Amino acid sequence: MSKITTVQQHILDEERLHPTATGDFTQLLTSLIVAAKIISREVNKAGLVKILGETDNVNVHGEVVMKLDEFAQQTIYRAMGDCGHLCVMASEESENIIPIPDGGKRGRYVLMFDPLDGSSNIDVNASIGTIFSIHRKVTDQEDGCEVDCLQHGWKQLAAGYFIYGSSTMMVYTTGNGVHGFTLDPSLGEFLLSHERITTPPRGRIYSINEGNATKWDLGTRRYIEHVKEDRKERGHPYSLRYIGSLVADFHRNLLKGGIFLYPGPKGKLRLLYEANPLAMVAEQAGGSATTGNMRILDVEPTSLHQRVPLIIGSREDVAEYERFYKESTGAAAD
Ligand code: P6P
Repeated sequence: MSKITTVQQHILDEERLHPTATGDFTQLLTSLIVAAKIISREVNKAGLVKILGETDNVNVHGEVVMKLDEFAQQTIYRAMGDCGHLCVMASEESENIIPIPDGGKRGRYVLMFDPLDGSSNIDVNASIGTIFSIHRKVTDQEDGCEVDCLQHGWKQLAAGYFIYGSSTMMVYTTGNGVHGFTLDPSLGEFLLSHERITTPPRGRIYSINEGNATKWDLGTRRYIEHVKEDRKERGHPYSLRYIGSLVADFHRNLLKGGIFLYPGPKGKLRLLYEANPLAMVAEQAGGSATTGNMRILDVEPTSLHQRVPLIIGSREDVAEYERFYKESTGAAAD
């Protein structure tokens, strides 16, 4: 019978690995977990309280904002704004940085988040998620600024996501492996269910929106043709699994092995709120994440809503994609 470990206990155990830790980071994560429990409760009853349906609001990307998006955004803001450990926040749903409320205690950390990724799936009851990324403040003044948000992904202190599906899970890393916790609604506790997650070096699943095939670059086209071939050394072709909810597609591939692709040229997914946090999780689980040209965590952030191509998952699959991409890009450039 495995031991029962709550996420709070796990975070405290992680804190003990850092002798200089003050407990601030632990309290920050604890506040975020409270927000996720509240969001989970609303997501799980969304179909019942008519919270569904589109608002007349549109976010910075021209996408219709579902009411649960707003609820998730506000819940995180209310839970985190007064936690006393942040100097600034930034959200996929907010055009500019989110200052800490006037009079609130400022801290040393930066929180960036996608409050409810995959929200277009809310109405059809597919899994959706909250993605988070935590950096340390790098500027001198008490109030954080955009510079504190525009840091390379390799500098993240912690990253992870909450997935609201058949059960609600939290998956996170502080740089010491990836750990998964499943919410027991009767207790209101996240219990350790997936200790030290490692993703298989190669999978049999590829996740891509085939509807965009005519827009793919040559390397992506060649790679997708390759994984569909019935190659003797590999056995039967890969299977296509695509939910259209990044957290759900990423989480399945993390556990089972596989590759998720949202290729360029510009890409759709955001560097700060989606690519960087999931790339940290992927690498900590033994996987990898690339734009095709370079490691996601090395991409230079230049704006809050910068988009990047994202190819992420099992390291051998991602490496194989990079070979196809670079060969074809080289060929195309000749
Ligand atoms: P497409 C959801 O809107 C999202 O941001 C991600 O969760 C998902 O992976 C992607 O967009 C799906 O995009 O263009 O395939 O519908």
